[in-house]
Amino acid sequence: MRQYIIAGNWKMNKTVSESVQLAKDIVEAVKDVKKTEVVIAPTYLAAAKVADVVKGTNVKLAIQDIHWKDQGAYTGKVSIDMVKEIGAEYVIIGHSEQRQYFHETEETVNLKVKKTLEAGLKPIICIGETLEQRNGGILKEILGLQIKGAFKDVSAEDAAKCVLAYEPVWAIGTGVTATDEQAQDTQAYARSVVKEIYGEAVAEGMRIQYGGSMKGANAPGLLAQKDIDGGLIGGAGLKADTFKAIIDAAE
Ligand code: 3PY
Repeated sequence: MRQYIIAGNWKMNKTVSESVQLAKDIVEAVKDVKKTEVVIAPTYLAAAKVADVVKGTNVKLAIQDIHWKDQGAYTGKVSIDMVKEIGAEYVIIGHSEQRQYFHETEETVNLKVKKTLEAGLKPIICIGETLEQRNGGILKEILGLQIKGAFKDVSAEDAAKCVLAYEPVWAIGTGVTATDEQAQDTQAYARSVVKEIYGEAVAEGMRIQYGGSMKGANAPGLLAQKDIDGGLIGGAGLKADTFKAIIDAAE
């Protein structure tokens, strides 16, 4: 049985004080949650303060991205050691917004995945197709390239520590959600690619989140699907009650 993982990706939202308040509200809202793994990903600026809020609670910290180099002249970036020191457990890698606006490629995703694993943290690797790719009939090809690219030279033992997040680009921040069936079919395909690379045990153990306008209303249908093991949540993760509604569907 795979444990559900619900992660709030706060993106570029909330000031530091707002982030601390939201983290406090979420900690309070989920204090009785037992079965679901709850994760929040604030901005870099707020991360250290949010880490203090979630310490010793059942809420875990994720960082929205890292650089794969250990240190140096990389203005605007943070290293895995910085992230590790504040107690983050997960790193979101390859989000479509990174791919779309900040030149993320299969190669940089792979470098970040390997650096994260090397440091003992766990990658949440985002994959997903654009509407043009889906309509053009190359969905499987794109997902195959993304998954194989992310896991290049990653051992089965390390791959087993990763989470995949399937986020159809056309459903991110648009209010449009993939239907339960579309999400299930695509995630089953993603799992089959993992199986092709690593075999049955790793594929069956790997958690695959759905992301893209998941909210309390559509979470029960999505989470009931066999190959959907949680959610990477955008807008609904920015308020404790809407985030909790999704967690309730997982519990
Ligand atoms: C969304 O649901 O908008 C996301 O991109 C979550 O990462």
